[in-house]
Amino acid sequence: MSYTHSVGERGHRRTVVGGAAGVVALVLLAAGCGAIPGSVTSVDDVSFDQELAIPPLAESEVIDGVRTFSLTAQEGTTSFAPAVEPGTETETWGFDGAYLGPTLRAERGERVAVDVANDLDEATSVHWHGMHLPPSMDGGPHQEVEPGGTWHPTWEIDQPGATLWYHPHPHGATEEHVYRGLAGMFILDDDATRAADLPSAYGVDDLPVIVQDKVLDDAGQLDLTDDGAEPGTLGGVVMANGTVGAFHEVTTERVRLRLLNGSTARTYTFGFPDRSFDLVASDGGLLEAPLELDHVRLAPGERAEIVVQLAAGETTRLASTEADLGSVAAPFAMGGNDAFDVLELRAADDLAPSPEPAWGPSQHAEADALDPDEATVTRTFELDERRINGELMDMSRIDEVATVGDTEIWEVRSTVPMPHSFHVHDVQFRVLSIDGDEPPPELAGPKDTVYLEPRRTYRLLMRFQDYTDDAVPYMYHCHMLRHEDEGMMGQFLVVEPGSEATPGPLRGSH
Ligand SMILES: [Cu+2]
Repeated sequence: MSYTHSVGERGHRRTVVGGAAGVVALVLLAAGCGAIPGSVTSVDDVSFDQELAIPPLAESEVIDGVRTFSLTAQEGTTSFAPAVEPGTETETWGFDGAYLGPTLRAERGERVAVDVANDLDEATSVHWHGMHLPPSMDGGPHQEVEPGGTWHPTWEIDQPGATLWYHPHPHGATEEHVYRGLAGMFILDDDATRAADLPSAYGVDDLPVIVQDKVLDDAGQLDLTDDGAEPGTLGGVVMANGTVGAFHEVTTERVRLRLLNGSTARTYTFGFPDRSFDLVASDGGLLEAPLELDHVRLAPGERAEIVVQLAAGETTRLASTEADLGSVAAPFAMGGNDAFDVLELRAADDLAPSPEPAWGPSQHAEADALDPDEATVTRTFELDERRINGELMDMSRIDEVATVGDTEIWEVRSTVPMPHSFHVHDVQFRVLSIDGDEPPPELAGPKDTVYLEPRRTYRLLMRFQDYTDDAVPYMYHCHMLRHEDEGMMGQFLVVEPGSEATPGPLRGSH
């Protein structure tokens, strides 16, 4: 069997380039597109002969009942061959390693702590994306860690089992820090996910798949030039867990892929050329039941757990096909025409049996349920090019104040024909409707980030269950990280009833 080429397998338009020369060609293409800066009409085609890297499970120690992890942000070098000549080392950043970070894993009801250290030359932070936790533990721009500094957040895991992730969130520099490689998964387990009939052997049939795209310059170094492209840098080098042209040897009838769009700008439409799959979980945990799909769209920051079935001896590839970005002005300039393979799955000649995906309700289901009839507050958020409700991010300004215990509806709308996504810290929300219609079933599960098709109104239902603080805000923002860095973010407090906190200048400082 040959894995040297995948060009034209499914009739997708591809730019056939490979190796460093191809990277150069794409960079030139990206730089030379005149009216449409940053246009990338396809991504590099590579052979799929690199074994998929599996981020190690982070070690932890239970100290006085607290499961304690440690993470150190550091510099290193990484080989992205075959996107570069073998032997070329790319300067990257990672947690406890050169690129990305270990997978943290904890159980609902556990108390966790993370000893974060910053060995970089500049301040960074570690945000626990999707986590329900106090705002002072959230790792946003108010909890930056200075070079040589440490930070020790601790909180109780109190939410459904889910595929969350962690990444830096320093003010104005999030795009660069994530792009250089600072990101990792944080898997939560609970009674429902533990008892579920789902592939669950980490790294065997339960795979973290962090998908990212990069531009590598002619020296093989990460290029993050701001050439004015929207929604940010789209790279011609696509990687899974830092592996370009990755394959995984499948030994079971089904595999579970925990897909994370860890890109800074690119929206993917994941699927397989020759089969459907079951979507089993969205950002914040399990759906009500498996949902058979051909494709799932993921904007930066979104996750999807999917289960795919293989027959003995066969090979298929997780691919991203032309992403439906909604009514954006120039989809081709925003990656909407790009189609490429991401991960090859090679099934062994003998496969161990896997059950059909199924699960029962969580013992927490009733307490976790959100009821739109309980919503007492509606807020509206209008996004234009970089502003939310006409404002750019100001760390000393509180934009919204929510009262603990309240269920709220946030009506979010992008008013411009460019891609945005919307992420809310602290909560998992439900998409109630899009322009008044029921959302598609893949958006029916718990979400913390949602792609905003232009000029459509997304009604999001959420509840601020606990963790009040009059001085330390949570964030809401576009998760296209250049947009976020350029100010597309706001701050909200969750306060006790009767608190005197109001929108406006932030009192106190942290
Ligand atoms: Cu945006």
